[in-house]
Amino acid sequence: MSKGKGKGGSSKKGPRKVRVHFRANRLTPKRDKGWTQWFKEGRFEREDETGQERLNRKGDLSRKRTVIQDEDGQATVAPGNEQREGIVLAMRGQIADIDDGQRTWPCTLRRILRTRTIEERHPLAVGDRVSFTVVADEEGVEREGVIESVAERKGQLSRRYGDREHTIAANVDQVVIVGSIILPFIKPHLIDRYLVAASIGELHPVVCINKVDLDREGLTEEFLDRFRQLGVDTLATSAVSGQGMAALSERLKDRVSVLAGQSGTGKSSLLNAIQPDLRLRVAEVSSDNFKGRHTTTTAQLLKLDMGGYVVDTPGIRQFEMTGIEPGELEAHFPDFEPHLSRCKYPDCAHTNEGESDCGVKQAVTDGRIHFERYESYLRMLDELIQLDGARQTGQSRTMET
Ligand SMILES: Nc1nc2c(ncn2[C@@H]2O[C@H](COP(=O)(O)OP(=O)(O)OP(=O)(O)O)[C@@H](O)[C@H]2O)c(=O)[nH]1
Ligand SMILES: [Mg+2]
Ligand SMILES: [Zn+2]
Repeated sequence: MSKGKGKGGSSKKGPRKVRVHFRANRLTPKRDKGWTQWFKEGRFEREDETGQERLNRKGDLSRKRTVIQDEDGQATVAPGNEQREGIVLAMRGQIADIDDGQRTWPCTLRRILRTRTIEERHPLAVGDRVSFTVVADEEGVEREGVIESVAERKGQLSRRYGDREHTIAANVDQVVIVGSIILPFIKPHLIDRYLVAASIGELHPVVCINKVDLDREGLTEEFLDRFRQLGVDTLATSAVSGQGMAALSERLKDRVSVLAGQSGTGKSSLLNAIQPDLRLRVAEVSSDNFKGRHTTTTAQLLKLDMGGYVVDTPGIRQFEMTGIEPGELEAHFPDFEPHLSRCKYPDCAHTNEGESDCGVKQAVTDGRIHFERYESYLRMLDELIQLDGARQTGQSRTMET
C-alpha cells in the first residue's frame, strides 16, 4: 500500500516541513492524564507526513520541533505550538473532536493526510490516536487544530460500506454485541457477522442479550448457549431491572470497548444505567414494526468513571464484511475447526453437494454445528465471492484501459 511517499511534500508549491529549535521551557513534558498514558507507554509511534521518519515517544525529547510552512516560508502554526497527542472522540463530517487529556479540540486533517486516507480508503475513526497542532485564529485565540499524523491501529471494528472500509471504532480491546430476544427481534445472523468482524479486527467478543425482563419464555439462556459453545463470553442483562449490570460493568472496567448491535437493543440505555451522567439519548422501539429508531446517530468515545472507555455506536441494519478473502472465512468460525480435517478435499469450501465429502456439512447434519451458524457462513461466503468477482472484473477493466 502506498504510504503517500513524496506526494505533495516534495512539490515546490504548498506547505513544507522544517525543523526548528524548541524553546527551553517547551522541553518539560506536560502533565499526563488518562489516555495520553497510551502514548507514553510506547504503544504509539509517530509518523511524519512522508511516512519515513518515526519519533518514538519513549526516547528522549527531540530538541527540535516540526512546523508547517506555507509557500512563503511562513509558519501556519503559532510559534511554540508543538505537536500534541490526542484521541478521536467523535467525527462530525470532516471535523474530528480530539481529546488531549485536558480539553477537546475540533480538528481538521492536514490536506496531504486527507488525500492519503481517501486513497487508502481508511478514513479517520473514533478511537484513532493522532498528533495535531493547535492553530490560532486572526485574534490569536487557539480554538482548533490540524491533524498531522494518525497512529497505526491496534484492534478495530470495521465493516464494508459500498466500496469502502468503514471503521466503526479503532484501538478497542473488545466488542460487546448487544441483542434482544424481542423488541427488536433477535437477528442471529447479524451477531455471527459481528463475531467474524471481531475475529478479523482482533477484538475480544462478548455477546450480550439485553431486555431479559421482556423474555417471558426464557429463550435467552438457550440462545446464549450457542455462543458459549464457541468459547465466546456471554451476558444476559436488563437496563430496566438491573439484572446482569454488575457483570457488564466488570467487563467494561479498565478496558476500551465498543457497544454494537441492532438499533433499539438498548446500547445507550445500558451505558446510562452504568453511568447516569452520560445522559445518552434513548428512544422507544417503534410499535409499528418493532424496530429501533436509530436514536444514536454518531459513534462517540466515552470515558467511564470506574475506569475504561467505551464507544457507543448507532445501531445498523446490515453489516457487510471487509478485510478477508472468501477462502479465509472458515478460519473465523471456531466451531468449524474440529471438523475441517474430515473434509475430503483440502480446498473444500463446505458448500459441495455430498455430505460424506465434507466434515463441516456432516457436523451440521449431526447437530454438532448449529445450522444457523452454517447458514451464516454460507451467506457471508456468497457475499465475499461476489465481491471478489466484482473486484477482479474491475481490475481487468483497469488493465485494459
Ligand atoms: N424493557 C426494557 N427496555 C429497555 C431495556 N434497555 C433499553 N430499553 C428500552 O429500549 C429502547 C431503546 O433503547 P436505546 O438505548 O435507545 O437503544 P440503542 O441500542 O441505543 O438504539 P440505537 O441508538 O438506535 O442504536 C428504549 O425505549 C429503552 O428504554 C431493557 O433492559 N428492558
Ligand atoms: Mg443508542
Ligand atoms: Zn468441507
